[in-house]
Amino acid sequence: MRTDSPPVIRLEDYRPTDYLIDTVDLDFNLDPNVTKVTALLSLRPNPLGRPNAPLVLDGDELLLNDLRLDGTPLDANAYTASPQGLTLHAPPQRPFELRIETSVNPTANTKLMGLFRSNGIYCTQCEAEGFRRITYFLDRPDVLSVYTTRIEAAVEEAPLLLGNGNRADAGLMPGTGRHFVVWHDPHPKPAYLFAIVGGRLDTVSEVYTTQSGRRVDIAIHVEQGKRERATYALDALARSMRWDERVFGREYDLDVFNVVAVSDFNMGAMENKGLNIFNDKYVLASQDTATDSDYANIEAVIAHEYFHNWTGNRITCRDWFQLCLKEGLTVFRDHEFSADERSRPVKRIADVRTLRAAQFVEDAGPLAHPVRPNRYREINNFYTATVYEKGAEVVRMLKTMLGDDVFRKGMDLYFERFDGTAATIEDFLSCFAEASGRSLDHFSEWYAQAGTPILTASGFYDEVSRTYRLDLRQSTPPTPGQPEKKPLVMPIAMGLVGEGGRDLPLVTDNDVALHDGVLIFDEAATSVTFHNVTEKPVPSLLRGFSAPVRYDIDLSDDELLVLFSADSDPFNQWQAVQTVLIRQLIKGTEAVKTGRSLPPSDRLVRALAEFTAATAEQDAAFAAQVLTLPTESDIAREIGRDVDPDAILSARRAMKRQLSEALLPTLERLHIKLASSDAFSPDASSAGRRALRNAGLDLIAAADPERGEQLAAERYAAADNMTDRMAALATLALIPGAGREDALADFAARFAHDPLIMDKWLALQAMIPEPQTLDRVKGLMQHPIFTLTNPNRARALIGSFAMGNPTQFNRIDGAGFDLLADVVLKLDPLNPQVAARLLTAFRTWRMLEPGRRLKAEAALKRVAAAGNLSPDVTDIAARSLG
Ligand code: 0A1
Ligand code: ZN
Repeated sequence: MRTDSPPVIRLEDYRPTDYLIDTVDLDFNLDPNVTKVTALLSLRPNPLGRPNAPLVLDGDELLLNDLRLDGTPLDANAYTASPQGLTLHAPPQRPFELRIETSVNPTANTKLMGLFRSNGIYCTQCEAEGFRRITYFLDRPDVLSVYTTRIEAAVEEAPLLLGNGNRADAGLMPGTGRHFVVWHDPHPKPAYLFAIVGGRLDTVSEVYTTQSGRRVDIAIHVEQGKRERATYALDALARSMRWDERVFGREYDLDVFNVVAVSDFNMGAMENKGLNIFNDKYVLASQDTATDSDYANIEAVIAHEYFHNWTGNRITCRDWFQLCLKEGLTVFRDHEFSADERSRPVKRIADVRTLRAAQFVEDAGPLAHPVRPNRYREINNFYTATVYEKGAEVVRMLKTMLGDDVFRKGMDLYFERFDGTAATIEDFLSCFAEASGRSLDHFSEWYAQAGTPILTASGFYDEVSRTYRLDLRQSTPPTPGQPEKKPLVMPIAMGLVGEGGRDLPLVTDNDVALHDGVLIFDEAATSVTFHNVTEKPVPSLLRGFSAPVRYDIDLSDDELLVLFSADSDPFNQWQAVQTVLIRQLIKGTEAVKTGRSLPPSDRLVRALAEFTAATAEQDAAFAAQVLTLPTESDIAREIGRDVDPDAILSARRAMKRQLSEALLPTLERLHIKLASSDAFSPDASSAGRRALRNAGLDLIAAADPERGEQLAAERYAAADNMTDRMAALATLALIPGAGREDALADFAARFAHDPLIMDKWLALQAMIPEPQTLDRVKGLMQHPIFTLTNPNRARALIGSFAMGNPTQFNRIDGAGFDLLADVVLKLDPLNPQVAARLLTAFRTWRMLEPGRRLKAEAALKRVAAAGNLSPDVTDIAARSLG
């Protein structure tokens, strides 16, 4: 560990390696404490590299046992070895073979990078720089090699041995109690996609036949006793494979596809070639254990990792600056998959909620960075909402601008031209420029410029000339290291909405870039005049959220409510009512500060009541979104400065109560109508009905806590699925008293045996917005189920408190900040990646009012000043304070 800042790596310093590694033959002798790894590397000088350069291999906490060049042990002065690297001072300038034997201790590996054990299962995690914790290597994504892996282990301990590619050989080793399996992966790949697994696992599997008729054994392996909870993931996998064939023409390319779920994992999942390894949170599901959003997440993550096979594995990244090349594109693909499998508008609303909650906040704070960063100190800290979610939005804009057919042509070209290579964003964009015949130079700024642009619009109707003029402006606030911003290319999908929701024809002058209702806005300001506009329209801009921007549209609440009730674009219907709610919540927050309370406007109440009575049932999932108020964090983000979380909470509570009171009779009716007697199904439409009924329950409890408590207790006791059980518990959790404590105790008794389910219980309690929560969280840290070393436990309790409880994390006495700082310092030596991730909860500290701001700064400074910090935590602390 280092205390000083790790060195800065810069995009402009990229150069190819001096050597290439064509094949890698690995031999693992699995043992809990001393696993021997023998690597046979065939190397040669890279024609693009420097001649006679030393060979510098990366290492991380390695122990070198033996080293040979072309079969002969190397002279001690021919090389230098340390746990952190191996250098050959004068390697041969012809092809040669290096045989390296190292030892690693998988049981002691609490960082969960490289080879580690999770509940006794051996597994690996190599992205981004974990392979160097297994053997010395050119551990960077532009070194592509063909891997053959032999794994040997005790049969008793690890009857199942998995590797990348196809199974090539297997056998028993008589008299030793050990066996081996050999895996061969014919597709050249970077080291970060390497994986092995060994253990006792339960399996569900089936044969998948690809569109060209090839048979693939697809399988999900889970901890023993959890087989029934793996069938949904298997089905999601088969659906993902079919979808990628149908929508992108991409077929799978090995004889087997294995997914392994483990319970200790730093991230969601990992796309290792032919052997995806998952956090079991994104695999295990059953009616009794998983909520509808768990099901949706499992489907999305299974799809995401599978889609990486083409976008990430067949075509990988030249360097880690290009991370969004695989991640943004693959998130876009998994969003599209879920939209096709479920409701497109509801999926879009959910994705935009996430984008705003995670990415807009990141982009507005000290950790802001471009979708393609151009420098980093610790790459693990760049698996961010910006790279993933904003990266996906940039791909979506490309599709919106170019149209479906040209977009597909560009993708086809990309797969054809760059298959088998390590590519860049420039390579990717060049395919769309070629397919469309358009320059994407200006568009490419989206990858380079950080910050969320603000789009401002105002409109003027002239009755006499029947014209409508739309004035547009854009600007982007400065971000760290980027004081000046340029205008970006924004595709604005739009309509002019007339009486009854009718879309008026869009007639513009010839020089206006408007096709299929998409206006391309690429200057700081412009005016567009629409002709033959026969009535005063309400503009509906950014339909489907066609660009990842904040926008401020000069419309009255009444005009917005017209869009809410009549826009042909469901996303903008939802957006319109959210905008009205946010406006009133911001005013309400101001009022609270002066001891007043502002009721929701009559028109808003009326519009919501009409919607709920007339249409809610027809599209329950959509209605649930409409009836879910902006969160406290949504309101804080819109306020943007001098935030007082307590005032926001009071204003939101008051608004929720007043709205619910007005809607109560309708909500009660809906509640009865939506009661389901059908057998449980996790499908989108059943989930939508549950979502609406539970949103209704939440509102009823806001209007009438006694009645809410009674209904929630009944729902909790009668629940035949985890969605209803958790929703009822969440409603109860907001009502202090014995009812909630009894329900929480009941939940703990029911599910004590299953930590993954207990995470829901930890998270829910960590998010209770009341001052006692701090002590509750401290108490839960002592609960037998809690351990800081399991990332899911740490995120459920500490992450939920810091990121999901604005009033208590941001307590005025600073005790919330102190708790997080203490946890981060304690976790850092064990698992720096997760510690650094938790520390990012401070990213909003500068938006707070001055008292809280000072406390947050002091806690951050205490972390930054601590000795022996990991590069991960050092980097986040320094940038957060910078
Ligand atoms: N490529 C994975 C994300 C991932 C990144 C780093 C990891 O190391 C702990 C693990 C997973 C994805 O996008 O799903
Ligand atoms: Zn990914």
